[in-house]
Order: sequence, then C-alpha cells, then structure tokens
Amino acid sequence: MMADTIAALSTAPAKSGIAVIRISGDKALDLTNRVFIPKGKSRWIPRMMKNGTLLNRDGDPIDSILAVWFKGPNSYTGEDIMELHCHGSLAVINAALSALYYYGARAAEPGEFTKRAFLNDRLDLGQAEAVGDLIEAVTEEAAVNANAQLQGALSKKLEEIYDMLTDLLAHFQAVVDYPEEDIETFSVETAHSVMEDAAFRLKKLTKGYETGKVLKEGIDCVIIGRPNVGKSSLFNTMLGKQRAIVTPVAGTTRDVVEAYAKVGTVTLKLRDTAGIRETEDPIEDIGVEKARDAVKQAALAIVVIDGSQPLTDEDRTVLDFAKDKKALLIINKSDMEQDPTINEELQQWTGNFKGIVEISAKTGSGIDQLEHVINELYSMGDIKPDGTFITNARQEGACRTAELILRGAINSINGGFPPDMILYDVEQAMERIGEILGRNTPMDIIDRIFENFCVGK
Ligand SMILES: Nc1nc2c(ncn2[C@@H]2O[C@H](COP(=O)(O)OP(=O)(O)O)[C@@H](O)[C@H]2O)c(=O)[nH]1
Ligand SMILES: [Mg+2]
Repeated sequence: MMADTIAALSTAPAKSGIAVIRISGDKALDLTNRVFIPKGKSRWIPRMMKNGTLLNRDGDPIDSILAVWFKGPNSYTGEDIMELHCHGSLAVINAALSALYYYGARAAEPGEFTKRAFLNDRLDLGQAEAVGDLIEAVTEEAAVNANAQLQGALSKKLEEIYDMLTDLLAHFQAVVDYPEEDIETFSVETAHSVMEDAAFRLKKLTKGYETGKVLKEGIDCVIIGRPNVGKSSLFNTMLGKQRAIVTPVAGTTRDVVEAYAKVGTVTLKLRDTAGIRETEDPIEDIGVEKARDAVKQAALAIVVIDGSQPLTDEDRTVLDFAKDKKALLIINKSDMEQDPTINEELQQWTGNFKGIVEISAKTGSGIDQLEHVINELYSMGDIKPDGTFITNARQEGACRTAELILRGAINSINGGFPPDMILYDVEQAMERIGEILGRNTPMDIIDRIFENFCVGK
C-alpha cells in the first residue's frame, strides 16, 4: 500500500502568497525532476532549498518556485518527501498537481502523510492525533497542549504505565515458567502496589480529559434571554468586536452566532441566541428551537434579563430554563434606572445560579466582575497545558477501561485470588494502553482517525 507516491496541497486551497505541495514516497525525487527545472546544475542536497521553474504537464514554465527534499527515513513520513513552494495561485496549484498525477503520483487521502508517519514508526498514534489537534487548535492553550503531546508528553506517561505492567507480567511469567529457579518470590503486595500505582496514574490521566476538552474546545457557553434584554450586546462586548447584529427591533438575532472569547485564562465558545420566545413567526421559531438546543448542549448558560424593566413571563420561562444547568444570571442595563420590583421578584431563582452580576453591556461596567466570576468558576488559572491532558474520547475511553480492569484485578487479589489468576487482566489493561499508542490498534480504527485529518497533512 505504501509503495505508491502520494501528492497533495498542504496549505489551504485558496488564493494565497505561497502554497506548499507535498510529495511523499519512493518517486518523490523522480516526479519532481519531471515538473521542476532547477537553476544551475548542483545536485539535490537534503533540506537545502533549490530555486527553479515549475512546469505544467505540457512542459511549459508556469511558476518560479522553491523546492526542498527531505531524504527518507529522516522525514516526516519516513519516506522521501519533496516540498514544492509555489505561488499560491489556484491555477499554479492545479497545474502542478495535475502534472504530478499525470506522471504517476496518487492524490493523497486526508491525513495520509501523518498516517504514513505512524505506520513507519515516526510517531505513535497518540502523537499522530496530536498533529490533528494542533491543526484544529483554536486557542493558544490547545495548541501548546497538542504540541507537547506531539513531542511525546502523553506517550511518555502512558509508556511508563505500560512498562510498569510489563515488568509485573515478566516477573509473573518467570515465576510461573521456572518455579524451580530461585527467582525472588513474587509477593502479592508487590503486585498489589504496582497495580494500584498504575490504576492511580490512569485515573489521573482520565480526570485530565475534562480539562483537556476545555483546553481544546473552550467552554461551551450560551447566552439566553428574551428578546431585547441585551444578549447580542453582551456577546459583542465580551468578544470586543461587532460580530452579532445588534438592533433595537425585538427578535432580530435569528440564528445562533458563535465565536471564541478569551475571558481571563478561560476560553469560552460563546453562542449568542435568538430570544427565547413563543412565536407565530416560523423563521423566528427556528431560532428559538436552536436556542433551546444550544442550551441543552452548553456547559454554561448565561441568562440575561433587563434590570430596567419588570420581569415578564418570557423572563420567567428563561429563568426556569437554566434550572438544571450551570448558569450565571446577568442583570443588564445597569446604566439605566433599575426597576424597583426586580430584586424581590428574582429571589425565587437566585439559588439556581452560580453567580449573579449586574452589568451594562452598553457601557461595559460590570464586565470585569463577570469575567472574574467565570474565572472563579473554572479556576483554570493554575493549569499548565503540559501535554498530559487527554483531549479525545478514544484516549479517555481506553484509559478509563484500563483503570477499571486493573481495579477489578486488585479486587480479585484482595479477595484472595492467587496473583497468576490476574495475569490476563493485566494483559488486557496493557492492551488498552497500547491502543492509545497505536500498538495492535485495529486498522479500521486507525483509518477512522486519519479520515478526520486535512488533506495534505
Ligand atoms: N441602556 C442600555 N441599553 C442596552 C444595553 N444592552 C443592550 N442595550 C440595548 O438594548 C437593545 C437590544 O439589545 P440586543 O443586544 O440586540 O438584545 P438581544 O435581543 O437580547 O440580543 C439595543 O437597542 C441595545 O443597544 C445596556 O446595557 N444599556
Ligand atoms: Mg440578539
């Protein structure tokens, strides 16, 4: 399967300053020599850029480019790689790719370069997934975490656990296979404490998933409230830019608008919704439905009411809406005269909220306080994205299962089973850990992981 040579555009398929086309496989150099005429006669030297002329498949010069050769196995994929750095014109990109395909390259599938890197042992599977995470990262913390994983921070932790269990198994095996030899008698306490340690470490990794998810995706946070209370204004103030359409006509935010907002050390995936309101208008209804769904999905709901007006039935519906959610209550329009009944009216709901903040989305007053409350709620301040935060469900599932298996085995030992009875459990736990690293991972799972990558990575 890896005998063929693949090619793809690795930069975004859009007009740009520079575009990079990558070629990987045995024929990378041959193919390049068909479409590229270097200036001068010097030989190819690995990692040394050459400038020259790019030819289309008719042999006509179409661009002046730079090309660089990474000689396998010292390359990303472990194969010969050629990168063609051409001008980012779609015409040039298409001409170059069609010439390469004409001369025998195959169009790379999504993630195929990284998949080859994995299959050629340049990366383990967890590191390969980190490459995907790095490209997908929308926050700096997510990028830092993914990069540390790419450098092997998570792999190292997993390998440590794997090695502990390997040693345990080896010891078992020696005792079982050579009972006559004078091997240090295997103590139940040792097995017990090794498994406890391994289970503890796995639990720690599993626990990191919540943080990892927050790092990777931000906190899914939805702003809800009846029309005109100032949701879009708050959204914009938090983003610091005009993104949602703010208008004094009730019910104009038809859809859910999303953006990432950095609130202190916390990244929110912030959604502005249409007002929650029962309505006859079918278009608005779609918005309301979406808002309901958004609330269901969200990790945090920011409920906004207008402090300058008495509560309405719509407000009460929204306030009820937040009952089973992690929610904050925002009393907006503090710059206006406040309604005298509002505080007393609100009393029956205040217990449902993690925090109540009076703000003016218009003047920005109270926004600092809101940010402070959000930071307190998630206290991400002391978290360093060191690459040991698991960010995907596959890895989390494997860690959790491995831990459960070990806990079961520990119980068996405590229940008086002889240590060799739990051999199988330890093997099973190791297999789960190995799956994260890509040892004996079934090919269909591997395929599925790389399918989600970009073409050209
Ligand atoms: N005085 C005052 N007006 C506000 C404030 N926040 C929003 N508004 C106004 O209230 C109206 C509705 O705001 P908008 O953000 O579109 O509300 P939404 O329907 O909840 O998204 C607009 O005219 C805003 O300018 C505020 O804090 N003070
Ligand atoms: Mg709005």
